[in-house]
Amino acid sequence: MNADNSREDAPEREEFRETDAGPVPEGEPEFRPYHHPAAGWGAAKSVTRLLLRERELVDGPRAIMRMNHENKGFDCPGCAWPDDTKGLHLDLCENGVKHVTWEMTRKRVGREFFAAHSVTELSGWSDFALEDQGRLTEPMVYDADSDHYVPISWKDAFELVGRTLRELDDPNQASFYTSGRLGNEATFLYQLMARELGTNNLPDCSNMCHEASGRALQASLGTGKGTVDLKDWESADALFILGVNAASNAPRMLTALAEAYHRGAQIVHVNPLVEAAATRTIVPHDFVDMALFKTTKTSTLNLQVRIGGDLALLRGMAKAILEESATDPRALDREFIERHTEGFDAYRALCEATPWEELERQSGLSRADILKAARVYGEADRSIISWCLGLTQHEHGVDTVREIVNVLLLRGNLGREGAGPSPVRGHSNVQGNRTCGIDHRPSDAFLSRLAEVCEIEPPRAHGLDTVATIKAMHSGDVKVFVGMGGNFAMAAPDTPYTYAALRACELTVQVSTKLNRSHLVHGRRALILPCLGRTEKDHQRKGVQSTSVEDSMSMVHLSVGMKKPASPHLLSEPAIVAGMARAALPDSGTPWEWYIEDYDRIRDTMASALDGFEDFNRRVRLPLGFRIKQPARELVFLTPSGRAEFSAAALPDVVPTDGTLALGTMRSHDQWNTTIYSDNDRYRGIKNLRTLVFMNRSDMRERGIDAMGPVDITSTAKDGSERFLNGYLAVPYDIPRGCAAGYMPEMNVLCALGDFSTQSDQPIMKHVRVTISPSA
Ligand SMILES: Nc1nc2c(c(=O)[nH]1)N[C@H]1C(S)=C(S)[C@@H](COP(=O)(O)OP(=O)(O)OC[C@H]3O[C@@H](n4cnc5c(=O)[nH]c(N)nc54)[C@H](O)[C@@H]3O)O[C@H]1N2
Ligand SMILES: Nc1nc2c(c(=O)[nH]1)N[C@H]1C(S)=C(S)[C@@H](COP(=O)(O)OP(=O)(O)OC[C@H]3O[C@@H](n4cnc5c(=O)[nH]c(N)nc54)[C@H](O)[C@@H]3O)O[C@H]1N2
Ligand SMILES: [Mo]
Repeated sequence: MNADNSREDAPEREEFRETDAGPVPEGEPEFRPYHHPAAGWGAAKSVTRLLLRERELVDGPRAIMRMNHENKGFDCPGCAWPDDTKGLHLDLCENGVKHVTWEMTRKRVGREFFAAHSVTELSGWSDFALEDQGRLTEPMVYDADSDHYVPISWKDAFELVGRTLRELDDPNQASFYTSGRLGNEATFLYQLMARELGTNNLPDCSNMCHEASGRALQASLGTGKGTVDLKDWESADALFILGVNAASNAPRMLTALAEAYHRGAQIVHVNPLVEAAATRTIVPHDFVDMALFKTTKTSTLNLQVRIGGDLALLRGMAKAILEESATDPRALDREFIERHTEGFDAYRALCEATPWEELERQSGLSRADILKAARVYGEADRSIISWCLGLTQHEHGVDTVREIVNVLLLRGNLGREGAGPSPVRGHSNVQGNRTCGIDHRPSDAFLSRLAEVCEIEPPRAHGLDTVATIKAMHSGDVKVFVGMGGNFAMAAPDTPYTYAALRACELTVQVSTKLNRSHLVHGRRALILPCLGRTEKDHQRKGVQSTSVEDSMSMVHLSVGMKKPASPHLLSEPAIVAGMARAALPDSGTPWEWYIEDYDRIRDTMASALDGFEDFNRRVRLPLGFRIKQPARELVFLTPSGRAEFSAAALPDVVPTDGTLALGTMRSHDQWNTTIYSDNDRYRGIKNLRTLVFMNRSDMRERGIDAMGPVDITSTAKDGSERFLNGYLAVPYDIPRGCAAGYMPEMNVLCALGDFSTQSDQPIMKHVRVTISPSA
């Protein structure tokens, strides 16, 4: 570990903290199963409590009314679920409100705060306490002599970044991380800066999130994205929701599910846990329903698959459809298969050769249950299959998403209304980040066009992703880390290893809105660069600027902040990128300052450089923005064969052996990734507790573990190394045998850096091999 950043006489800084992301609990840990509908009054109460805490009762609600309006407000920074297209002006959710309020808090963390608290002292604070200090107000630099952050001017901060980058032996000694909040314009400039410097080291949060989806869809359909939009959701006969906790993480999906139920659509949830969205809801914006406590069912079938067992379930559905087709030719869309696909015969042979017993064992479901899902699918004219992290953060995430496409292709559920694959993205602009160039494996075509339009010579060699960046920082190969948003130290796997990697850097730069752990786990030199939030007015030379974002369904629209900035010293993200770029590239021909005066100019360049952005400035100002063209939607497949490709992957073995359990790490209801709002997880019945593990009762009994009793968790990595979390409380829960679940980011301690998927390079965060025993 790097000793340079700790003074000899300073108290030893804790290597990592493992039990205290959340606030000080307000009472005893509690588990009481939740029987109320999702959203509704529980949500309303929770919002009010939060507005009170952030002292935002006046401005908060006013701002919220401006959220997600047709190009007149700002885009909800909460999640990537699209805005309602029917001109519904109030489509919001509890967690979106929480998230906006979090950004708009009146609390501030200024220079006095940093003068009063050393970095070593702050390292002992919980993640909740750090963010709870409020918004950052001015640039700060780490002063090793005093172990405090001290103020620095923007000019000097940029010069420090620029000088350090210029002095590197090789531009690949720097890595530029993006968290999915960054707007498209800043994104474009950021990747341009990295490539002009000469590196494709552009890791992003997507490397931990939907990388598998992108790679699978690309291989199968020749596009990295889903093909459906909200209108399709509104006309599907069957919706399959796999591995999503929608009520917490994409709450606006509840509206779509309730509508689907009303029109008689089938809704199948596939999840080891019966999450709140798989029960019933009170539609959040329907005030009549709210007042009358009128609930709507949001599920017609729940299948509690084993962790990692989705591929087996999907293959079982395909097998059943193929068996059915022997007697009923309508079971398959043969014309579609013949005209548009490749590899059907091999896939059919594979399904036929896989015995039902194996599909049952691997999915954890009975044949009868698999057939139920197959029947829903076989009887629906139009099906959408939707998924999130429960499918992607696995060794075989790519194979599973490709299996989704296989199943869809069998019945021609592609390229027509109400049908297709629909990944639920995470961060509000994570999809736009990729579209606008954040990709460590850019295509040659993308680079050639960038070279031509921007007159630069981008490097052609692929760069480092998230896991590779951590390794390279650890070994000293990467010396500069820039974090464009996010909280890398907490979000990444293998917490102590990641800490050591960041601390080995020459310089770490964090562009942030709030104080977080990544500011305290830093390189020899470190900068905190505070930026405007999405809710805030961005004044530049040519007036107030807007930025664009792309949602889960490829709709691009403008987002305009309306609040006074949290401090007069904040800069916008595009301006921060331009400042760093100018300092690092003094001879650059790119007009960095000119771009910042008017973001229309950035958009004009993007229109020439990016596929699908033609006439960007005009189209983005249309009332609902525009949809990036989706070739697969038009049945144009940019694959080697020019057709949609069936895959034929071997069935993975996901059944835990030797008394181990498969542990999935996930979010609570009251958290946004590494941001923790409270220690409660309302829909799962949890109060005042985050250091827990959900277990099946029989698994607990077998191990002599009491309900809410303390347990020690040991994970075993692929390389045999072990990691520990001790003193967690075991919650007896309705979860299949052999499975366990608990919260990120605390459980990142258990995820070995080397345990990433060989298909997607994604850290395996949903299938951690653990043993659990009563605490010693
Ligand atoms: N309020 C709020 N909204 C968010 C976020 C947030 O933290 N808070 N995060 C955002 C981000 S970046 C993302 S990527 C998304 C994440 O959205 P989700 O994917 O919903 O996130 P997780 O909390 O990881 O939940 C994973 C779900 O998959 C299930 N699961 C686990 N293993 C398996 C499996 O093997 N098979 C199946 N079928 N299911 C499984 C879990 O029980 C859980 O319901 O949400 C986004 N929206
Ligand atoms: N074990 C485990 N680990 C996981 C996951 C898991 O399921 N299990 N999920 C993974 C996933 S899906 C993701 S996406 C990553 C998330 O990884 P990140 O995106 O890196 O983390 P976040 O918690 O979303 O980042 C929160 C920070 O972003 C900053 N921020 C907020 N708004 C803005 C803004 O407008 N501009 C800027 N510049 N900064 C802002 C704030 O300072 C805040 O502290 O975590 C991954 N880690
Ligand atoms: Mo994510």
